[in-house]
Amino acid sequence: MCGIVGAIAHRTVTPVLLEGLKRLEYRGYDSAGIAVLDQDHTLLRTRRIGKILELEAALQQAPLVGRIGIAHTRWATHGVPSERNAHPHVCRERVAVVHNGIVENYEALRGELQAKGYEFTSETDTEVIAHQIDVFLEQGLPLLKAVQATCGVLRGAFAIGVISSAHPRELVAARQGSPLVVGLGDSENYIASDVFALVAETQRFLFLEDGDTAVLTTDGVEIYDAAGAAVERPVHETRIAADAVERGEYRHYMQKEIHEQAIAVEKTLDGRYQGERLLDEAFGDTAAAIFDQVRNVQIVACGTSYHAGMVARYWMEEIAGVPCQVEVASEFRYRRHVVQPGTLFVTISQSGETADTLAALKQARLIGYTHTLAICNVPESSLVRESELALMTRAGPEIGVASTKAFTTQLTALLLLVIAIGKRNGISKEREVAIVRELHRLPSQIEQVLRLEPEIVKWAENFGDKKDALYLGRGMHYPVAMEGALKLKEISYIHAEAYPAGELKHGPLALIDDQMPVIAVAPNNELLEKLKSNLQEVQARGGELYVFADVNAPLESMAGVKLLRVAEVNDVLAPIIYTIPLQLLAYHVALIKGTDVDQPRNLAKSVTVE
Ligand code: HGA
Repeated sequence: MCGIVGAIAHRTVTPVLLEGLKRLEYRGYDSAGIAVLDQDHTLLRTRRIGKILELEAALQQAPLVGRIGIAHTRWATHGVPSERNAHPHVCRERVAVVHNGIVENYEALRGELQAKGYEFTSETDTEVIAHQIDVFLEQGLPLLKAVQATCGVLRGAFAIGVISSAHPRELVAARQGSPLVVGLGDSENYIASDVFALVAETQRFLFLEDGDTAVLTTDGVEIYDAAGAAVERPVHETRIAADAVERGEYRHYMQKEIHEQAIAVEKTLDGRYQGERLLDEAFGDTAAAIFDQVRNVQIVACGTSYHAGMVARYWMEEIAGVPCQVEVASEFRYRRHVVQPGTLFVTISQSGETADTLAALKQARLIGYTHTLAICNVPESSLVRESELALMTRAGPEIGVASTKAFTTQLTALLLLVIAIGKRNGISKEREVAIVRELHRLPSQIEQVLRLEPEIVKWAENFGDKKDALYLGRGMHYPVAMEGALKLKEISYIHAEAYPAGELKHGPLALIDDQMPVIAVAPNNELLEKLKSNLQEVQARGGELYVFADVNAPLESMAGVKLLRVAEVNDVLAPIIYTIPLQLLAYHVALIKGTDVDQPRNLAKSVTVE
């Protein structure tokens, strides 16, 4: 959330900043701004409420020209989305700051700074940073030292970029908890919230660690650790292509990403086997020895990744026979735990920068979880760097705020983990090979289920005037139903709930009437008969039923039910396949509702604040 870009060069940096902001817009889109120092070292700033297009239009009218600058796209935490709250925030035309994160002690700092005569023009927590840096500059500190001293008084998580008219040849950055990368160019250097922002300029990056500050000039980059000592951080070459984030022929990124799932799953499986046997090394060099000791699994994640974890719990206990708990990270991190010996602590996050998940990982290490593994889509992310083992999903950049291909590749990766642990716990070679064979068929089955789209478009038409929807599933299809409900609410703003179908009569049945569509996930498994009874209960009360079932599910007898047949699929892999029609349904309902599909209101991707 919130995207930061900064650049220093021998050319004007505004196009670099603007392109970077466009690539970061998925992180926040309520307002945006840019500040540069012109050739006389005067600080110039333009900010606009709304999307980056608004800022771009303003800059076309009145260009900002400067060889050093910072820019920001905002997802408000403190203060409404407005031009006055948009970043960069400035102090006395001398310091400009962009910030991702939350300054937890901003109220106390604001009081102190006001007492010193500083005037505030916004409601943000960020503005204290600009004024506090100015306090230290006034005391005669150079810019780097002023930023370091400021970081010393700030509490909370932040990543910042700073420029000052008093130090026009330096861009200073700092990272404490929120993501920040440094891009290395030829006689120009950059900062950004992630590498995507800069791949049009460079493929070479340094990753700042928590507590680091950096000084960028046109000649190079110096990095200092939390103690203020000069440090070297390794240079990484990214393989992300500059055009990997183009939308192509699709109307929305979300639609493109739904259709990319077969290939994303194929890439996630690629090279992870020898013949039909899973390679432990896919998880890291020390994985085999660690997996030998695993007696329990604790999964922690947020949102869609949490739903992936819930599916994995069924797999882990049913297939691997290993106890598995799943918890949302924001709950896990703030309660006491009884740590079972031999527990593998697994985190799941698309971005690898999810603030609560990262904090839960740190907490887990402190309280005695010895082995950690991340399932993640971004190899350079904090989560991967801070985990002992990692299995990368290879979904490619996911830009749509509502996660799709990240989820199905997470499930694929989690199933590999289940096999790896299960092998040590009695899964037979035959079972392993059978699951691996099914995994190989998965991409073509995904292609097949995507062909249901025209029929789902017709179903979606019935949802345009709906206010609520109920999703039902049983067993490992309950989390699939949860994910379907989450997709619908995220992008169509229809209130949607998911229930395990057996829970209907314990309350939600009271909601059923002819205005309440009920969407059921009904593969032909041992729970189908039970689910059928639950669906009868809905029908008997006038509820409108939309059922996704497989070709052999005996549901013909249920007159009046809207039924879509999914090709027969192996029980274990069914959660991956059944997720896809639910994604398509949410997408097409959102189109009918005319919402902003890729950037739904109030949300943003890569949730880097608590
Ligand atoms: N707290 C700052 C920055 C918000 C942020 O990082 N969101 O992800 C603000 O409200 O402007």
